[in-house]
Amino acid sequence: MNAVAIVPAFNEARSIADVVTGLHRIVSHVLIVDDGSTDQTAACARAAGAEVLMRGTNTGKGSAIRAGLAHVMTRPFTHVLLLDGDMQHRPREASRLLDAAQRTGADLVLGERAFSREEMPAARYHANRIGSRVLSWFVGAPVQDTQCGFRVCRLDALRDLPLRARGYEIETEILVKLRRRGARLASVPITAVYAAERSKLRPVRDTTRTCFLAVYYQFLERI
Ligand SMILES: Nc1nc2c(ncn2[C@@H]2O[C@H](COP(=O)(O)OP(=O)(O)O)[C@@H](O)[C@H]2O)c(=O)[nH]1
Ligand SMILES: [Mg+2]
Repeated sequence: MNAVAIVPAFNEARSIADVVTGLHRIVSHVLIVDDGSTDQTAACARAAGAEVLMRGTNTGKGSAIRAGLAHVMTRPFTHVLLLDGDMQHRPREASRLLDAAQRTGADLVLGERAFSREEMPAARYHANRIGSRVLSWFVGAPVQDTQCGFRVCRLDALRDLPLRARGYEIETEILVKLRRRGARLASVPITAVYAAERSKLRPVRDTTRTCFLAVYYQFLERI
């Protein structure tokens, strides 16, 4: 197993070095995808030892992840680890996901947050619960947390998969399309930290968008 970590990061200078340092204890290569941050994200990531893929204009989390995937696809990695750059995911928990990928041979290992009404902002809580129920039905597998950005995927499973998401719908797109190709799933509990959240996600707008796109990815798009 040879995993590369890909982290989309937009103005995450405060946290990116901790993410990179934490990941280097677990994987040998970390790729940060920065598309137009106006802070020191790229410099901090490089100083911490990451490779940084810079893109001129800001086009969203999905575009950044797709660019990162294209960038590593020809290298000899077997798995890609995806996580956020704002320390909402704990880098040390990446080993749980990688262990599960190795143990189960799954194509996609999903991080699963414990949805707790106390710890998660209300809009987030409901959007995640409803979204996960509907998507589980779509993909024909009981997935508790379909939106979590902390995951491990077999690189071969992504190789010819056409992805087009620009924003936060990328998690849904990967799940739906991999399942359409018969991917085997596994899941692992992870911690999601919501302290001092500065999310760029707009709950109503982005969740509605993701729902419509899920229908498109599942039923309308030819893949
Ligand atoms: N490169 C890049 N990363 C992004 C963009 N939007 C969000 N991200 C990153 O994606 C991760 C999750 O974003 P965040 O706004 O915290 O979403 P949330 O935690 O799901 O509410 C963070 O590492 C962000 O920096 C973007 O437009 N470009
Ligand atoms: Mg966040």
